[in-house]
Amino acid sequence: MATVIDLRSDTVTRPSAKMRAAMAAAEVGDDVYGEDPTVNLLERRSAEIFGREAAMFVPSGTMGNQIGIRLHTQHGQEVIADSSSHIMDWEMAMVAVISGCLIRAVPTEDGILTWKHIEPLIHPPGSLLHAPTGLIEIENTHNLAGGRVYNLSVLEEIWNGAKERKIPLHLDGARIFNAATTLGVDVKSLTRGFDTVMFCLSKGLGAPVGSMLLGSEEMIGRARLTRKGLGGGMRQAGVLAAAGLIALEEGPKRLHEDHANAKLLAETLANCEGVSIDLDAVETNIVIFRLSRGHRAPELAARLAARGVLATAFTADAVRLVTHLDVDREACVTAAGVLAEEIAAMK
Ligand code: TLP
Repeated sequence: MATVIDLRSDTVTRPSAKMRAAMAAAEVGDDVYGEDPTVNLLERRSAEIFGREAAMFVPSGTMGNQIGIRLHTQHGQEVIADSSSHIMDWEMAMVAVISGCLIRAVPTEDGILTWKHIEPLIHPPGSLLHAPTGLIEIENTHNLAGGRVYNLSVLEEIWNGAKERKIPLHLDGARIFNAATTLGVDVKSLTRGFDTVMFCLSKGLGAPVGSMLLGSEEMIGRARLTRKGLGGGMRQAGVLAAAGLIALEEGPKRLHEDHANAKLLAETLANCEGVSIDLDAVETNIVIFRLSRGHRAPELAARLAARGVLATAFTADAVRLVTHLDVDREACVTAAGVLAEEIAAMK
């Protein structure tokens, strides 16, 4: 059978030979006692890269976000977030379950929340009519908006405004290295105004498992208790952290290739009849396009799968493609050809 070109997500990458060798050789200990040297190294290195006091290894981005949200909030508060954010649509309503908060979901055109959206929605503490705002959450890059990137100026306005209003900020930076690559800035400056930052090792960076939560010593100290309570104490997790360390050091260097491949796919799609796509919106490794001839995204995904190209039918009429280190330029050229043929055949 021909090789499958899997564009469903950048979560599908398999560990490289170098990662597997590092995993096999990893020094380990019981991380619940803080005794796993490889986990400790990954945490120190992550904190250093982001210029933070502390970092904590978590099994998933979802757990990292949920612990971050729990740290800042009290039951009965609101969390301001974009209406198509990952914490809203893909985290199983855990903001309500774990933190007892309501997401004040803000509709935006392109996934990018600005201070202008946020400020009028803030409920100060002590209001007798409204749940107080406990947290503002930002997602960069924004997944459902097609990997959109927040500019530094938009972020700075949010950082300054939130500081003035004394509202904490959490970043879902699952793909923050992709954003930094597009903007040509380092992740430290792109995240400095957030109280906590979550980023994923297991997306574009290529680790098989794991994400990091970053913050002050005090916050990460509390976060360790919540992680344990949620069942996220991982014991000899150094075998995973060893792959994470390679992802962290080497993964960011090649993300520009994924972005160029996403552009290639998007440009092919822009020339297909019956496809609606905003080329300027393809800023990183995610391509979302719509089929203008009816609700046929699942049909297209099935046609593509039959030809060895895997895509996600995100909604009835929208398809998502994500480029990553297991699909090279050649694979993307092949996928683009298959996409063009199958879309044409659906007339
Ligand atoms: N995103 C997955 C799916 O859950 C949609 C994907 O294939 O893109 N924040 C963002 C912005 C994410 O895109 C994801 C995963 C997460 C958090 C959660 O990470 P995991 O899957 O490690 O829990």
